Amino acid sequence: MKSITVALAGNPNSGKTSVFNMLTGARQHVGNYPGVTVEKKEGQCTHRDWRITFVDLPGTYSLTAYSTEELIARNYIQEDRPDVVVDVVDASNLERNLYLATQIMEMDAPMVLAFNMSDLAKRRGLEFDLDQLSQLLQMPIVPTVGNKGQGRSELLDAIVETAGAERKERTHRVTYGGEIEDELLRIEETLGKTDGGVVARYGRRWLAIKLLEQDEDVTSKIRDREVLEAVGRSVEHLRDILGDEPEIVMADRRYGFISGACQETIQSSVERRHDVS
Ligand code: GDP
Ligand code: K
Ligand code: MG
Repeated sequence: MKSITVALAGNPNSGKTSVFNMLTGARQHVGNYPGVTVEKKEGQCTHRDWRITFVDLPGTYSLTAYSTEELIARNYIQEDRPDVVVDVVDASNLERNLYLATQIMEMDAPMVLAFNMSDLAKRRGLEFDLDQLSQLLQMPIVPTVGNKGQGRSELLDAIVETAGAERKERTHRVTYGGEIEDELLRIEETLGKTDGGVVARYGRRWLAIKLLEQDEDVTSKIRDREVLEAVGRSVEHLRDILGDEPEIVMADRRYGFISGACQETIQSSVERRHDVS
């Protein structure tokens, strides 16, 4: 038996608890995350020769440092390094739900997308090219109907396959445009010189992104003055040329990436009727 830990992430009401229950059945344990009263639910199952422990992360729309739930979810992914993160999305509301996915992608976590509420999406006349979406997001996508137990074994197959696969570097990711990418590189270079432990734990690019977003939690982890000064200069420079906070522009670019992916891979039967007429 090989043992792995899998975290379930997702927007509130995406059906995360239903998928968790579908995967773990009655084998659940409820506790709290250390130091806070946010509930931590764990459950187990076995699949083929794998023993899988599932951790139900708090439901969040994003992974900023602005709320306890978001901090818990992202710290768990970054610090406990689960073998796989399953992002449960509401397929009938895909564009909004993928915002969280782009942020988990940025943490370089091995991911599987549980394409939940796929029944609802179908009823609404949405059709997806899941092969192409899977290529664009570089992760397996498994349609599920959490409250009916549909897609369970396919999801478990994708999880153990992902856990067993060799890690490859991500080639598709959100790019923030020349001006921001230049500053990210600059910050990454200053990070290269110091703060060794922090860089090893969180990853250079993710740290640079969060520093440019002026994320308080990440900023507080950086002790090196030189890095913080470089970040300050970059933020000011970007404010000047973009006319807005880098954080806002970066969120826009993530939505741009998602919107592009959705345009290429979603068709509604309503639209198609227009196309032929
Ligand atoms: P959570 O907030 O993400 O944990 O979502 P829940 O698991 O509590 O589900 C929210 C609601 O959606 C509940 O009423 C579920 O029964 C329902 N639900 C969950 N998964 C599906 C699904 O795949 N299809 C449909 N139609 N409803 C679902
Ligand atoms: K709920
Ligand atoms: Mg829930």
